[in-house]
Amino acid sequence: MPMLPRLLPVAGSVTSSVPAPPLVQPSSQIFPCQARPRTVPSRTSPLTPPAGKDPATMTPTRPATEWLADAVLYQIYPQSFADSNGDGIGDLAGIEARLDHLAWLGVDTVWLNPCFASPFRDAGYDVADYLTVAPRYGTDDDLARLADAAGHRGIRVLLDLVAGHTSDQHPWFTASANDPSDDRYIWAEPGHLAEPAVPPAGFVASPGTRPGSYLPNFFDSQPALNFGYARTNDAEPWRLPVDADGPRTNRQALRDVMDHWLGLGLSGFRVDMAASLVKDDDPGQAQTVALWRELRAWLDATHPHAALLAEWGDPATSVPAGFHADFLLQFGPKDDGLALRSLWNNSTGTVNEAWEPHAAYFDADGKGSPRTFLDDWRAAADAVGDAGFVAVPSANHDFSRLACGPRTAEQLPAAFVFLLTWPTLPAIYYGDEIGMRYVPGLPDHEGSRLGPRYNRAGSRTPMQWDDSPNAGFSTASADRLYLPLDPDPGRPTVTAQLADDGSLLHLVRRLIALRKATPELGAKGGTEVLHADYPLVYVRGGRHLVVVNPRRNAAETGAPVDEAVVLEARGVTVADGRIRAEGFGYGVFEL
Ligand SMILES: [Ca+2]
Repeated sequence: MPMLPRLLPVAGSVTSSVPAPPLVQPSSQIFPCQARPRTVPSRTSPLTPPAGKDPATMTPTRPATEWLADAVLYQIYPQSFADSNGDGIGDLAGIEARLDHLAWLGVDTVWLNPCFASPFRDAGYDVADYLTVAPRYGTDDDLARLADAAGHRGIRVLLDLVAGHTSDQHPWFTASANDPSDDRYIWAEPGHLAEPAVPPAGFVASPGTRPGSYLPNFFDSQPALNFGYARTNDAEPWRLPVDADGPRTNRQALRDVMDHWLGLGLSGFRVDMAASLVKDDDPGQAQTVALWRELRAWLDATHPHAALLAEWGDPATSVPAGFHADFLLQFGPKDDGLALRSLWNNSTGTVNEAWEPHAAYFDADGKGSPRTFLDDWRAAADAVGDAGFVAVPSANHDFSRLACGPRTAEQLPAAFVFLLTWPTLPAIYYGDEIGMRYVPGLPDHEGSRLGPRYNRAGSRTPMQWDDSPNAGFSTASADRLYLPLDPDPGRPTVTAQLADDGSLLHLVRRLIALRKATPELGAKGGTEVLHADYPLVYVRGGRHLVVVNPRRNAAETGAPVDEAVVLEARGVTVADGRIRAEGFGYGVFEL
């Protein structure tokens, strides 16, 4: 997905204190609808809002789907996780063969980046057919089988819904580029323009028989689906209202796509660029919000257990719009995603030239602060309330991994202790559980390079399973791999870390298990921050004390108790009313 969505307005945020929400009990291991009918779903799904109500103006009244409260997310980049047939590209059967790793780790919700038919100009975020798995990943049956096999291990599978644009190879676009009456995309006709030969800014010349130009969302090969404009303008006749035929058809298409895959046993969607659909929306994004509320009303009526996660970066807007959760991102309406970047981003790996240099809290030099994150999270959590969740990722396919640049393996445990004990939904990017490194210096691949220092390929390299050829990712020759492996001979692997109880992998597994067994440590437990510096100290649910010291130097502060029971710790002690943390130390204690 593109990192700099066009036409993204700025939304406000709210600040106030956070009340301790009620505790929730862990959900059952195996979820409902385990036995999934393998019937062919309807291509035309009903929109069934309650009688007399306009779904576009309804506030979602259902609480967030219950299972999500306890979820630990795991993002899989399908081309890089496991290659089952030796062609050098990961695939669905490869993921299925590795489900036991995920089950052992304890993650319960897997999000797959797009796995649909595509020319891969943007690594699959340029969909040519939403209802067909790309042959390089397998078949539609492989995807249904993966969902079944995952479900038997208590793991849900979410797909990626690229809602805002298609590939220029999608038949919808081909039809639109050859039919002047088709408004499923945004077309400026020559007759619209004072200078017919000059397309409006940002528009791209038509590749078809239709004269004029179309609006792309990001790369030129990604024409924006037409969900209408919040404001029309006689001087710009391509600004159709949101209830024009094209926008209505596209909204129905989103329901059809979701209905198709949910009917095959998938559990929900992460929605790409969810904020970008209605163009020139107001600062509160009222029309985009209305679109998603309509979709959520349909989802609640037809697939009430499904989850809808946003790539929006603004939970205060996206959750009231109907999403069950939203990710904090490396971009967004508030300070260009500074809340997430202030934790992890150390100005190596993927670097956006527009980002002001900012010391990350999890940097060894100890020049950062957790306050930016804490303030923004608090505002988001207040705005979201019980309606949904804020998700915090360890990394993602568009952003540097945790292990990036000067950040060493010994710094990673404290980051995971924070990630897995904070009251947000944790999202582990594949391979981060073993500390896979962002690999610098790779060539551009499938649109990975977005700027002079912004190459996403470094976060997309093959999963490192063992010390066999290609790290167990693939039996292909090394030159046929989707991307090169991390060339470091000391690169971490799953097998090596499995054999070492002191490894990051085992720590992550223990932390997930602790979170699952301890509702107070989850997304709904109360949180009291006692020290927002080095170390960061907080109490979850009045019962668990967490300490992380991400800097190289030791740090010390007062403790709320004279002593506490160690549940998981390295280099942190609680004694005599003091918390003493060695460099990179961490601790989870029971009070
Ligand atoms: Ca393959």
